[in-house]
Order: sequence, then structure tokens, then C-alpha cells
Amino acid sequence: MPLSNQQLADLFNDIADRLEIQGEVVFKVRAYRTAAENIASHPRPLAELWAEGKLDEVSGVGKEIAKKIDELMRTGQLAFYERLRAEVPDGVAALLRVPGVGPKRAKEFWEKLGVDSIEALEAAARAGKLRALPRMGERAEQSILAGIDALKRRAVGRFRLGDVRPLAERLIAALRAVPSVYAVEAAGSLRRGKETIGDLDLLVATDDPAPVIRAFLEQPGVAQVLAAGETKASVRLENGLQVDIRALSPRVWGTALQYFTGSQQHNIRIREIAQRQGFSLNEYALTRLADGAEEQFADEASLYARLGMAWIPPELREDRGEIEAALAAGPGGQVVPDLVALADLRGDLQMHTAWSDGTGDVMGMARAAIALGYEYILITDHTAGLGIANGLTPSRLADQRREIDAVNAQLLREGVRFRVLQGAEVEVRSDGSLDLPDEALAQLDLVQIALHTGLNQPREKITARVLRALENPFVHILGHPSGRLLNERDGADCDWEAVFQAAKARGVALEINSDPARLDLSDVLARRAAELGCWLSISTDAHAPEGLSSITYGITVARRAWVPARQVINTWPLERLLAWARRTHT
Ligand code: DGT
Ligand code: CA
Ligand code: CA
Ligand code: ZN
Repeated sequence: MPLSNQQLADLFNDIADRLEIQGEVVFKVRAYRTAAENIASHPRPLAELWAEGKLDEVSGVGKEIAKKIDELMRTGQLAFYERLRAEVPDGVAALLRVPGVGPKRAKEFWEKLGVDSIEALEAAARAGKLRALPRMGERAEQSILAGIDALKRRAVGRFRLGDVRPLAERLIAALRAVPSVYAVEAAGSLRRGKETIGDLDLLVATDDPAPVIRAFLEQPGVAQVLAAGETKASVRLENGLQVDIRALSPRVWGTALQYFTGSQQHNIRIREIAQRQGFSLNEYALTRLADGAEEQFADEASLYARLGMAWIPPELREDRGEIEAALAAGPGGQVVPDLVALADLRGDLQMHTAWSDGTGDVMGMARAAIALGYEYILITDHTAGLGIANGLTPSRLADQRREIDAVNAQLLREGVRFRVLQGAEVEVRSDGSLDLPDEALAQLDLVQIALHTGLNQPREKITARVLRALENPFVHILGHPSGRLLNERDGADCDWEAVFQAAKARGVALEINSDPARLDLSDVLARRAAELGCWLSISTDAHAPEGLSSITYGITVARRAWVPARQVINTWPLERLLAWARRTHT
């Protein structure tokens, strides 16, 4: 592949950076930058012009630079550049990416402090070594740390819900303890339960903002104060997350919470509705356009009601039909009747123990589930085909069954109304066959299947594979259907419409996996599955007893997917679940 114009331009800019760090004369550096700019914006590929011997047609490309392009085109390399890279290491050139670091400073950090990477620069700044340099000082040092944070955040992009919610809960608890605080809530995407979070928005109801803002700025984990005023502030936490806080009078709590929860699309629609009724709406009040009379709302429900709407659960506020549904339901109505909630769940249907790659034993998982108020759990250890150490074979499944029977007998003796069910997470092989024989599947209370390998098969192949697996009459649940890992790996490129139709026809439930690294099905796919009338399950995939508490993430996804409780098989009483399970085993 010949170098593209952009690649050439990047290379010449890189050369200019390194020459500048070396202290090269200005006009030479500028020549490379000008060439880079003209090359990047040239309408024809330079590789073609080079082949035609017409490099001199590109303005800014003089003899020196043309020679370098020629060497690059012929050999794919540039000796001059390789020498330069040996003289100015990549890590030093990378310092220029930090906002606030120019060539002079990069050179100084490198020569005086031995800083040869962004990590080393951060360490030096944290150790207070930069402030001692000429023309630096504490402020400049702080601003460089801020620049590094900004750079990191850009690289990370959005944060996973599971990484932000626990931080938010900790901050909220701390702020609720401040005297004079009436209420603290997360607003924004966190309150809506979006799978990834750009920044965290906190709202505080109080008549005395100063102590709250002060307490906020002093929270452990605050790495940097970005802005601090009397009623609002922004900080960056050590992990790079930005947190905005606003203090408001409790009298405007309803409008403020509604406004800052968003989404922006949802709010645009709400403001339109207010306008049609002769009002303007902002975070403080509903204002009658005719005479400027203001109405304040201490809670969200009365605001929505005033606009003729049912209160809308935050998870639904994405302008995906919830506005129409709330208008139709009217004040006091339900936007999604029977919308699933944590309290509806009676059990968890995916978890692992030390029988495969978990750390707990069966009794440990049972006790944790009992503490959560569940009536049953399904143990779903991996089968041998996954290739993990310790996968289950039919004979080990029989051994595990004896342990499960013993646990159930023990709980019965204790008078606890609870049942441990035996399942498995049966590997779907690359051809769609299952990793356990039907005779072994028939012994299980419920069978969960899942894909862990070959997730990037082409659409037709992977769809056929899943469809074949769903054909097996012993299958009850398709676990983490897409196989995605949030911020890490896209899920399988299945024809989901076909998969959902087949699952519906076969009566197989689709899992909403609550593992914060997965959230799979996604809200959008789960909503489509629910719409088509598929059964769903909401489970944790816990690998230790504490993992069962992640169920809240799955519930959030299910609510964002408008899933009614009755379609979720683990909201059912045990007898109904078992009757449903047996229908296939005949
Ligand atoms: P994020 O942070 O990217 O995950 O998404 P959000 O939804 O949390 O967005 P964010 O933090 O920019 O703002 C929080 C909410 O506040 C947003 O959903 C709607 C509301 N909001 C904030 N600023 C504005 C604004 O300038 N215009 C409008 N229409 N709404 C705003
Ligand atoms: Ca936000
Ligand atoms: Ca924000
Ligand atoms: Zn799995």
C-alpha cells in the first residue's frame, strides 16, 4: 500500500515536532509544517504524482522534501526520520499531545528531569518536580496535570455505567450527610441508566449551598477542581470522570431534576408540549407566556401532571415513544404498565461456582441469594467445551447434582423456603451444536446456552449457528446473546430479528446479562425482543456470592427496554418456572 496523503502529512508534522524539540531553526520546522498542510489537502494522491514525476506541482514541496517523499515511495522508509526518532524518542514527541506542553517545555522536561513519556510527566508533576523549573510554578504544574487528565479521558471515551454508579452512590451518601441538605440525586445519563456515561451530574436541594459545595470539593477521589462557584462546581476524579454539581432551592426541585435528567431529546419534546399549552419551561419554573406568572414544582410528578402527562421513569426518557405513552396514560397513569423492577425478581438464573470458574460454593451462592430475598437460583457452570480448566462433563454434573441436593436438604431442615436449581452454561460450538449430549441436558432443571468463541463469524454463519442451537428442544435460555464487552468488544453481528423470531417460536428466553462489563442484551435489542413477545431473563452471571448484587444493572437495562415483569421468567414463582421448563423436556 502506498502512503496516503494523510499519512505523509502526519509523518512530516512528526518530523517538525521532533526538530522543534531539538531546537532546530524556525524556518526549517515551518517548511515541514507547510508541506504537511499542503499534502493533506491536495486533491490527488501524492503517490500518483510521484509516479508521474510531478511532485513539484504540490506547493510547499521543495527539493528537500520531494527527495524524502521519493525515498519513502521507493523503500517505504526514510533514513532521516529513523535517525531523528533515535535522537528524540517517541515518548518525548508524545509530550506535545498534552495540552499546555509545547516543544520548549517538552525539551526541558526531557533534558532536565529525564521525562520521556506522558506517564513520566504525570509522575513528575504529581511529585511536584515541574514547579521548580524556570517559568513554571505550581499553577502551571496543575494545569499540565489537568491536560494529561483531559488527554486520558479522550482516549477512554465514555465510562461504563458499572464504573460510575458506585462512585455516584458514595458521593451522594456523603453529601446527604451534610446538614441543611434536603435531597441529593444523580441526574443526567446516570439517572437514566445509560450503559455509558459522559459525565456525572449531581443535584442537591438545599437553602444553604456553601457547605455542600465545600463538602463536595473535599471528597476523597477528587483529583482536580475544574470550577467552583457559590451554587455549582465541577471536579475531575482520579479516574478521569468529570462530576458536575448544582445546588438548588427545594422549591424548584421538580423542574430542576426533570431538566437535568434529560435526555436532551426528551426535554426538547417536553418544552414543545409546554409551549403548545402556553408556557415556557426551564429548570426553575413553568412560566405562563401570557402574563409571566410562574409555577414552581417541588417534585417531578406534579410537573408532568401539570402538562397532562403520566410521570415518566427516568430510564425511558430518550424520546423513544415515552412522551406519546405518557400523554396517553395521563396524570397518575403508567407509561409502561407492569414495568419490571428489582422487587419483581424471585431468583437469579445465571451464576458460576468453583465447579467451573467461580469462586463460591453452592451453599455460598444460595445464602447470598436468600439474603437478597430470592426464592430460587439456577447454577450455570461452564461446560468443558469452553476450554477453561474445570468445565463440566456429564459425570461432573452428576457429582454437582449431589451437592445441590444436599444444599436443598439442608435449607429445608432450616425451614428456609428456597430452591437451588441445576443448570449449565452449555457452550454453543462453532457449528451450532451443543457441548453436552441430550441425555445430560435432560437431567438439568433449566438449560442455558451461550457463545464464547468465534463471535466474529460473518453474519450468515453466526446467525445460522445460533438458530441451530435454538432448535435443540432442551434449551431454555440464551445467555449474554451478543457476547459484547462494553467499551472493549462489539457483540456478534447476528440477524437479531431472525434470532428473536426463532426464540419466540421455540419459547426460549433471551437473557439480559447484568454483568457491568456486558449489559447484554443491550437496551435497544432487548426492547425489540420484548416487543416481539419473547421471554426474557435478567441474571447476573455472578462468579462469587457478592456478584449477585449486580442485578441492579440488568434491571436498569430491562427498564430502558420497556420490559414488563410478566415477560421476565425469573419474576415467576418457582412452580410456574418449572412447569414452563418442563414443557420442552417431554
Ligand atoms: P452524558 O453526560 O454525555 O452521558 O449525557 P447527559 O444526558 O448526562 O448529558 P449532560 O451531562 O450534558 O447534561 C445532563 C442533562 O442536562 C441533559 O441530559 C439535559 C440537561 N442539559 C444540560 N445542559 C443543557 C443544555 O444546554 N441544553 C439542554 N437542552 N439541556 C441541557
Ligand atoms: Ca452527564
Ligand atoms: Ca454534565
Ligand atoms: Zn458466559
